[in-house]
Amino acid sequence: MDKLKEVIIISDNPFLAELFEKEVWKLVYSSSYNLSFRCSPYSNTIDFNLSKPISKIDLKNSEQLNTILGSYLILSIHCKQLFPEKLVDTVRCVNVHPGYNPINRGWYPQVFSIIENLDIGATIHEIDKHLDNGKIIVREKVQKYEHDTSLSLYNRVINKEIELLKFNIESILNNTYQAFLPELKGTLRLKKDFNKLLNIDLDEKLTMGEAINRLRALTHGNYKNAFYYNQRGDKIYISINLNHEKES
Ligand code: 0FX
Repeated sequence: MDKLKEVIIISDNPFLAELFEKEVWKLVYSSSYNLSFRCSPYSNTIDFNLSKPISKIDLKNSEQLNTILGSYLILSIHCKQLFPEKLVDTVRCVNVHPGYNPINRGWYPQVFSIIENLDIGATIHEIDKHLDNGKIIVREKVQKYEHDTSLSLYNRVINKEIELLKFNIESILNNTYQAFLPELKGTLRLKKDFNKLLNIDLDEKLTMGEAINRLRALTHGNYKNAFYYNQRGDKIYISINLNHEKES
């Protein structure tokens, strides 16, 4: 009997890891593969409700890295660690990114897409040594509306990620896709770029439209994102509530 091919999912997003197992992996003729899950050292393994236990892996630790160098495929589903060159040069590594590459590379793409009025979508791509930069396997845009907040747009993007995974999982496993290089270098946003947006300068001059967009982009469920300080020095968090009524 042929040896099972090792497929490793590395994820720091319990919701997506679970959706992958429940909705995507069930479509695969899985008896050829041994599927296992890893998360980063700072994730909490008990947050992952999977059929098998998940273990932690520190990709900066060479002993731990060696344990996965013989795998057949590594799929990053929102893994927050950078993949080291040794890993991407040895194993085929594929990333599921909540942005449309190369327009929305990096962190929290929907936030920047709202503020800068950029297209947005989801991308599955091969991983190279740069962040969200490798050859694109498949990508698709999603609709963005004037009444979206970060959360509503994010939900549309992650639904698209799962849809793309469902349609492409066989070709990803069989390595039968035609990947292509991104047309441009694009813009890479980091967590620190997001953090810079949070402290609202009450004296900044913006149009109302720009101010609403900034607040929509920083409104994501219960997250305490945008804030300012009042005259007493208290920190005041702000989010925005939009109710969309269709023109009848
Ligand atoms: O897992 P993920 O959805 O994605 C992030 C990056 O955006 C992505 O480019 C990277 N490949 C992946 C490994 O990590 O991130 P999250 O679950 O931490 O956050 C989801 C959304 O929640 C984010 O897009 C914006 C929002 N959020 C998150 C935090 C932590 C906030 O609005 N405020 C926050 O403080």
